[in-house]
Amino acid sequence: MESRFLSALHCRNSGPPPLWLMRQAGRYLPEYRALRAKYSFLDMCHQPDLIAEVTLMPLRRFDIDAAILFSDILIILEVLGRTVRFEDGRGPVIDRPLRSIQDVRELKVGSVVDTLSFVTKGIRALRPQLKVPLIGFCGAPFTVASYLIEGGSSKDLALTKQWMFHDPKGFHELLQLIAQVDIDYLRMQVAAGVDVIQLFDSWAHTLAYPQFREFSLAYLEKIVVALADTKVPVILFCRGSSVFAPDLATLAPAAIGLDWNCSMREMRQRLSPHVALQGNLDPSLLLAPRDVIRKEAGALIDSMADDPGFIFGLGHGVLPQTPIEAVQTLVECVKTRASVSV
Ligand code: 1CP
Repeated sequence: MESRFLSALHCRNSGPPPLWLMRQAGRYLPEYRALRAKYSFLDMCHQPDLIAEVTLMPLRRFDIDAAILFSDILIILEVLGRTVRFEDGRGPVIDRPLRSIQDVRELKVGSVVDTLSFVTKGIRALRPQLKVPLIGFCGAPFTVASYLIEGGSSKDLALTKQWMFHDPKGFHELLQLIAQVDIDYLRMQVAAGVDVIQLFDSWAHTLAYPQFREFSLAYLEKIVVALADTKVPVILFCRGSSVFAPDLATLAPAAIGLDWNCSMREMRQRLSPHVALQGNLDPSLLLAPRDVIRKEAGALIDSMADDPGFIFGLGHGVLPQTPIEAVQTLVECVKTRASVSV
């Protein structure tokens, strides 16, 4: 597949930067909301034809360079025998959260391939319909553990960190278990046909630096190492990557997804030219007037002009209240501004 996105992941893109957005298939799209009026979020994640349909929605509207599989990082909890509900206004709710190492040892861990066969079917349904690479993903062990322990979203991860400090050995046991399920899950996605993998450690920014190395980075490394033989490019994304990027780069991933607290240009000067950099606009920029969006996006493109390993994107997901026109403006800006400089 001729692809700008894959070229940039290998740090050899000579044209305009490729572009895709986290949560590009989400609630800001009216066609997504229309489908959601008929099906629950979980139903949509479980039905292969709906996985394919929602994944394709943003590609029909915008000239973007990658698709990301429609699913969620918490779907994997089904392999651990836990169910998750998504409640409007409250986010995910996990039944019987884990409160001790005893709870971890009592988990009935199932087969990834059998439990999540609907994901394989969704990927297979998508493949023939795609003209751009497909990104598969999973949640990194620390982030998935935090949901299992908190029972849902939490601002401070107090229960998670309490456990981490009181019983680090048990906490490592839980992280190791999730890492193994992640590895099985990602290998299954690769076998089904995804072209690229992104790991989401969305809560890594809550960790102090030594804790990040011990409880997040060490497990990202296990996953990167376990996928090496597949040759599929791996993107490491975490909130906090402005601080953690040099450590993430030591794992030699194909790319690092940067949040918006750093200068992309400066990060490029600090990191190996063999690691692609993805990001890093503030997602709330898409709530700004058009001229502000153009100005900021243009400044980012110019600052990374001619970088063979730059992937244009946001530092986190598209916000649900984002106007469609703002995304359109952003995509046009990347395509037209970049083509002027070629
Ligand atoms: O319709 C709805 O109400 C559901 C909204 C929604 C959507 C569209 C959720 C619930 N998840 C998703 C899709 C999703 N989630 C994708 C699909 C592909 C795409 O990006 O278009 C991906 C990659 C995710 C990953 C995900 N889920 C993350 C990691 C990325 C991030 O945003 O940091 C996390 C933390 C989740 C958990 C999650 N899923 C949904 C919610 C409301 C949450 C909670 C977020 C929180 O705790 O604040």
